[in-house]
Amino acid sequence: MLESENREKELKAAIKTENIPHHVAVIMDGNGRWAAEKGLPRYEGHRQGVEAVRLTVRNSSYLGIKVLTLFAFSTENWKRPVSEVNYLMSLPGKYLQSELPELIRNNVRVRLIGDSKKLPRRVQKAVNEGAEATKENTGMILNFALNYGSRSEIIMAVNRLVDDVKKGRNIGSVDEIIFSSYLYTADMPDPDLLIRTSGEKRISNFLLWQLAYSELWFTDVYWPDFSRLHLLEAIYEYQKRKRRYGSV
Ligand code: V0D
Repeated sequence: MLESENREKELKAAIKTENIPHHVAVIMDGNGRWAAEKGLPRYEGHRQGVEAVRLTVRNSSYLGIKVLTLFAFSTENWKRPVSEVNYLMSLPGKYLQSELPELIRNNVRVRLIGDSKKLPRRVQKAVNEGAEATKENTGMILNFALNYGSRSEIIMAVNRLVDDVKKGRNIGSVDEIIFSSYLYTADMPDPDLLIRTSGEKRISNFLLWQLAYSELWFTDVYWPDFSRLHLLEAIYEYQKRKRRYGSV
């Protein structure tokens, strides 16, 4: 038996089903490096990255994670070569085309966080259709962060709040609960666990407000190689840390 298969069995036995993180957020990093190491073009890394998304969505929903938030495209990613941006923009439509039946079967609800107005119209249309087709689903919420940046989210929230105050809708003082309700993640719990692949140990303008109390888990594995084994490792580590805090 492979060592990794053995480890997977160990992890499955060790993980407590009653303490699965409710909300897992993922910075899916390392597609380009994965491709470069194999002498392949970058888009091959992204294509393989979509396969890892498919698996991670399936595994997360199966494990009982309630909210999965995937950082698919940051506001900084527009600086990449036009050909790469164009390829990336073809992925939401392709993904939804092939995965929507399974998402519906698994009761998954697709949502978008980020400034979608600046995405190409066909991408907006594809994602809105995916959200619409799954809006009555009551299982896992699958958030795709597209054209997302956390500081700009916070500024958007402030501006919407100011607007409401001007219109006389919010006259009392603002607290954390009220402020959160202006963010993209308004009706969702904060992430319990952040996973970042590919060795970088930064937050990179992702969910700055929402990650205030989250456990952070980093792996050197490139996103295209991220599998059930790594998801289980992250959850196992999360539960170990929670138990330690609980015992003091
Ligand atoms: C490439 C690794 C799924 C990160 C994962 C537009 C970079 C694969 C989606 C997707 C991307 C987005 C919205 C949606 C359905 C699927 C996706 C982008 C990049 C950027 F509703 N994978 N994926 N979107 N990559």
